[in-house]
Amino acid sequence: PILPDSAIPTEPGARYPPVTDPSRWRLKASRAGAQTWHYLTPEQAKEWPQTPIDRYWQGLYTVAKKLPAATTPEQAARNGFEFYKELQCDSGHWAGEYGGPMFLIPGLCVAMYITGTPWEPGYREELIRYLRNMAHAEDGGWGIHIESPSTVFGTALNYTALRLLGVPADDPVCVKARGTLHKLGGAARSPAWGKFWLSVLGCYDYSGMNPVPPELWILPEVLPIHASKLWVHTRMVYLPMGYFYGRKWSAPLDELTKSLREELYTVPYEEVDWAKARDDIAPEDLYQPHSTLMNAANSLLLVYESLLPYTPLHWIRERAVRETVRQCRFEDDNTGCLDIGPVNKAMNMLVSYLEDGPTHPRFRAHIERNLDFLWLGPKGMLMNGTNGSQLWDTAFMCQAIAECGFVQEEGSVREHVLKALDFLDESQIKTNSPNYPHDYRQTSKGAWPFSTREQTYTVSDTTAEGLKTSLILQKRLDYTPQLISDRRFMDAADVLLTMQNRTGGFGSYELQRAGEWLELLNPAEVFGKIMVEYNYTECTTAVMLGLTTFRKHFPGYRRDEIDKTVNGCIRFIKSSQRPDGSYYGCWAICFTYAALFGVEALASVGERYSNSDNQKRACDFIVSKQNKDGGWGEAYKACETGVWCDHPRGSQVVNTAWAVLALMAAEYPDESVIRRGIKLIMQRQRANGEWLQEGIEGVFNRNCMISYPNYKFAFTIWALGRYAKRYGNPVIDV
Ligand code: LAN
Repeated sequence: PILPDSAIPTEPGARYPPVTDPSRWRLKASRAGAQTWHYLTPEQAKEWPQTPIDRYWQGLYTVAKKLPAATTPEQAARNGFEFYKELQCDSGHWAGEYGGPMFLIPGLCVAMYITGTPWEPGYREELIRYLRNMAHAEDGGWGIHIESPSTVFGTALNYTALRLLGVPADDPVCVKARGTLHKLGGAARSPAWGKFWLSVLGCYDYSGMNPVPPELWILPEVLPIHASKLWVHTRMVYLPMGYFYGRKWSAPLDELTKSLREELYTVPYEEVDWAKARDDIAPEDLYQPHSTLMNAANSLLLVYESLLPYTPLHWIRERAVRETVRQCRFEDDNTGCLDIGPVNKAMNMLVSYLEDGPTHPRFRAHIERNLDFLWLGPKGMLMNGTNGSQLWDTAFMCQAIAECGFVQEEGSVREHVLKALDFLDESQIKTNSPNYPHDYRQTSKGAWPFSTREQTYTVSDTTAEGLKTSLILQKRLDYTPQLISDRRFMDAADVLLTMQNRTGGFGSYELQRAGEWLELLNPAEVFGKIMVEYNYTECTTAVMLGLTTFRKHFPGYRRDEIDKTVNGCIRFIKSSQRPDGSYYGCWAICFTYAALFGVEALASVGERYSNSDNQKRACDFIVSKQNKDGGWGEAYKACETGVWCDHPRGSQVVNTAWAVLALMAAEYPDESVIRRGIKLIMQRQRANGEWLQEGIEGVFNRNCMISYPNYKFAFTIWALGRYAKRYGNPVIDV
């Protein structure tokens, strides 16, 4: 029995209700896990019935069954999974929104506009609705991410996006946003990436941009500033940016872009002081100011730019631009035009349009794969931070129900396990990229990606989670088929063994390829720690646990190397713990997340609260942050500042789950502390088994938050299951 729509409120805060018919939207998940939304005609809608998945993610009524009242943690975990299992796609993965950043839609809108590409039915309308809903009620602007106060970056770009989508300048949403934009100083004070998109559109002058030299791609490869040495995301964004900057290419002006030139600035366009604007960033936006070295480099590069037209240097420029085109094509062809992320995807789509032409299969593929990034949420259509978090969410959910013990039980849970294993099998990347190594990529044979196999990028910890989860489901259950060969498990271990840095730690996608001093040349202003790979506590732990799980099943395989690698991980993890016992989280908010990883790593080698100073300090830090209601709540500010910061809305189920999971892993002696956290998680659960969305969960590059809506299921269920197993599943009075 499913509850009627009216019985469960829709997501709060959607000021603007759907402008299309919610009953006609469908989420399609391909075998490989590609997620695309389709707006059907009424006739098509009859043939393709709507599922709970389509409805849930739009914020409509939720799959709801009559469930036994959850008086014990185990029953609460069971109810949670009863709810959540209905959201598993036929492909075997759990789909989900992956929004948060507010600078993605504008890039795509610029690319669509310049190339004259029409939107799929319903998309334009729902994109406009999303931007309307996300404009802050107070000032009408947008920030760098959904919870951030208004910035020039967010406001200039999303304003432009609305205009390109067809909203007139005198629409109230535009009027209000423009007022805020002007108050913040206008688009001239935008950080570099905003200046870039506006330059391409023809609404900003390239002389107001700091140089983005494509020559970085043709320097001698031994130099630490050769582009291949950069963190892969930074590299892949500065690649097409270098192409456009190298050419100073702008779209031909039309009525709309002429008008935008006048709307975006506080003075008439001809009077904007471009030279001043280059380094003028609104204080609301500025996270990472330029270093002196960066400013000096910019001055030198500007001299170089000024010489280009008059000297044979322009041959070098031409060669460099050709190389960026070659590398963009590698990236497109390696990934079937999904590219590593939505930022470079929109840029590469434009490069392909200009270099291949509008009818070229590569450009057509770009248009088709735009859909993989667009997600219909309760507030409208948004753009995901990657083509999804398919593998990642599925791996955590499976590990959670494994620890609960549900996976061993007879009954319907088995179908879900079998489907998930199927997806894990499908998702492993079976080859290196076709352009390896000319594309400077890490090997990928054997890796598991963050999203889907088609995206093709190796990530250290997603490989580890994929490996660990596959081993648990395939090798420890008697009813699952042997889908993944031993050789393929070994391939996964092989990739991981190529990724350890000298510190013992692991980065995200690759080895650290140049020194951390390169951060002095971070030109982005709004992001921190983006120039090279760093060592991350989270990634290092995941790899360590992936390898130790592997070692149990393949004790003879590359044993010495694995042992050495694991020891290096422990060394790094201990070195990453701060004197106050905390671990800083780089990929989710913040100290509760990283504590879970740090503590689990040391627990796996027998370190407990009772016998380890590291574990004791880690637990004491976490316990000192517990709220009166028994939960934990961390604000995203913690990621920006590196200092613990309480969530303005109090305890959050996800932070609470991480905290109690960590405490249990370390065998924290005072059970009552943990029980109070468990109780909060149970109190927040609704009768149908679900938890509602709370604050944003994830982060990248210190300053941009990103949503992991599935965490409120995976980690809550996991925490409840661990508690039930460890403490005999007592009745908890909620
Ligand atoms: C992600 C998402 C997943 C994340 C984890 C696996 C959780 C992490 O442990 C390792 C790093 C990784 C893979 C990661 C790196 C940076 C990403 C790709 C993102 C946070 C998602 C979006 C972000 C990307 C950089 C966003 C686009 C913006 C740019 C600055 C280019």
